Amino acid sequence: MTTLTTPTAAESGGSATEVFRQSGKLGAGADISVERAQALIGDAIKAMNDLAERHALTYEEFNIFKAWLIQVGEDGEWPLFLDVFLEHTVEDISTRDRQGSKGSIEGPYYVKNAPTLPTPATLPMREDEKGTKLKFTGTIKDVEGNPLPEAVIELWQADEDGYYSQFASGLPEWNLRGRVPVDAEGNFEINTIKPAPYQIPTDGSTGKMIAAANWHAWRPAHLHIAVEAPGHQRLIQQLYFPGDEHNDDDIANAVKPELMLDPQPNDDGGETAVYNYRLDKL
Ligand code: MBD
Ligand code: FE
Repeated sequence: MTTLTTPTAAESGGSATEVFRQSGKLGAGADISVERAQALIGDAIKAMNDLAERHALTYEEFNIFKAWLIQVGEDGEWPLFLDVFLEHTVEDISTRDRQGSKGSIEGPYYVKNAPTLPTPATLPMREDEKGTKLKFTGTIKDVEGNPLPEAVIELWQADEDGYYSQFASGLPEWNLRGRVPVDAEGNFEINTIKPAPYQIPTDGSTGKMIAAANWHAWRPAHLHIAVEAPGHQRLIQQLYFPGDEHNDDDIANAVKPELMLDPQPNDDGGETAVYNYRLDKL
């Protein structure tokens, strides 16, 4: 039997900060105009002061807030915090004009350079990987219905215990992560296991804030997907499973009705779920 230590917040949050630094998302020339900076910074500071006024913020609360902000950085949890509480709005804004498949937030646990596996693919997993077997299939087309044979679909997910490889100790490096080029008709088949619901680490600053408000820290079980094809917009998405008790109260607000799978029992003793993609042109 493998023994898994529970990943601490400092471990998973800290790795997420390092992964963000390595991600290339902050391109060398990334910058915003003075006008834009004034609008965003000005409104952010006004929102804070309005809140203080509205709730008659005390010095004690001001200092708790200061200490908490310091701690979020020390825990490395800014990617976790921002992806849970803000990314859903940014994602909505940035994909508003799309005709094709709905997306969702990327979250903090994507890692570049996962192994490429030919379709039909089986994601890297341990010999005794726990969980219901899941066969995930579909076709990737453009919004006019033409198959995209050069598309690649990428999947990353938590295991049956809710842990992501590279963000929890004791897991093989690329466990349950892989990139799968489609076949000549745009079809893919990916064999994996159903992920478990995910709980935000409760021992870090984000978890402590959630506990202070007496909220729960759960996200419903989900698959993370990225789909790309030359000349088309990259789709970042999550897919969910009917019946999960947190589909209606995801702490990260990232569930959409279009993102529900409908898995059916298959002959392998597992389940099959189909999702067909439409990608918008660049
Ligand atoms: C996750 O697994 C996740 O998908 C998001 C968005 C935030 C925290 C953990
Ligand atoms: Fe996730």
